[in-house]
Amino acid sequence: MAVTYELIKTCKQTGARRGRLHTPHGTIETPIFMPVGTLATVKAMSPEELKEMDAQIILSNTYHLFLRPGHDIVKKAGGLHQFMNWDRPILTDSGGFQVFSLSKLRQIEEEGVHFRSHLSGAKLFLSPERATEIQNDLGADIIMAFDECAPYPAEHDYVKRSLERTTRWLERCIAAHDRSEDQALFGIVQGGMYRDLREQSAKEITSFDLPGYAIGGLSVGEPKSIMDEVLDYTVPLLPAGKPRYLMGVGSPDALIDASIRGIDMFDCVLPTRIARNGTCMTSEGRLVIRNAKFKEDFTPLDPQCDCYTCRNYTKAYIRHLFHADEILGLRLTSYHNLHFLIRLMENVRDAIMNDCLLDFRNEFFEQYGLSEE
Ligand code: PRF
Ligand code: ZN
Repeated sequence: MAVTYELIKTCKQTGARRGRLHTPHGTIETPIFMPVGTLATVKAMSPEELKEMDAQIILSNTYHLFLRPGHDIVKKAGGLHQFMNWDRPILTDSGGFQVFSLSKLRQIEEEGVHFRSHLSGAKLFLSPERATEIQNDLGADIIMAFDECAPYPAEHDYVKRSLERTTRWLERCIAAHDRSEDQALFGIVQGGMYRDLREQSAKEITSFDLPGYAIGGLSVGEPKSIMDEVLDYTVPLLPAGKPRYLMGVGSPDALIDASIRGIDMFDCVLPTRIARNGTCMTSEGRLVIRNAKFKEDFTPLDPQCDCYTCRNYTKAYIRHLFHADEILGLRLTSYHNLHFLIRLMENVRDAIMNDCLLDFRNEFFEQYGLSEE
């Protein structure tokens, strides 16, 4: 099998899992945060910088690479790893979610999704077979099933039909998957915010023996308390011997709370997206670097951070770069935010080993300025 999961330890205080994911491009320590490189680049970061901050795996997107430059080009380059000069593990999302969030005039049918490119307006089509073939060409270590992520809120009836189609689509992805020797296909559990539907989807999706399972359809606008609740009853339905991936989640509090509930993998554009508009994650909460109060602040973004940015630059300087529209500014904040989440997950892993993740959570929340629910 292309990817195997090794459970190393369960935190006695929380039940969180410390594990290892073995892939063709190396081993990943879990729980892990995966930086997002939508267009075969983690925006503003070089692969060398990503390695320096210890990023172990990155995520890229079928939808975007299909539109530009085209998966045929990436295949000709020798696959995504070669094309972008990244020799560590890569996961590609299937395009299911991106079609729904980005494209115009989409039409969902049993066969697949017709949509118009958000770039050119061209009429395009993605299906379980197409999404799988494209991901076979891209050559990531982990590829995702083509699913439908229902919006929030949505009616029970709609979500039920949508999750049942996602199961039928998974069966077609498995049949189309042509590289199971070196690519692991993960299934995606849907079901919205309905307990009976999450149970139905988890049962259907895990009836296929796959190397890993994801939970989709969360972090789509629902309150965090609902996400916690859905995870509380959905995660225990997934097999303990396989990795569990919560898609599109990346706020520090959600990373900690979902790790506590037994999630092993996360991805999100949040750290890089907010970095580019000058918002930084720090041990004391979010910081908006353009703020006038930093004009003469010659201390680092986060006194507790030892990243390249914090070791070498001050808030006053980075604020100046943002006001002057200098590219280095958003590179420095992107580096810092990614380093912050990668380090956060390192601390989560250490806390699991020491059976004290709940203590760690409470200390972190207090410092970060998050109220207890
Ligand atoms: N499905 C897929 N990708 C995703 C999601 C999903 O439900 C989400 C939901 N937060 C993010 N990315 N395929
Ligand atoms: Zn830093």
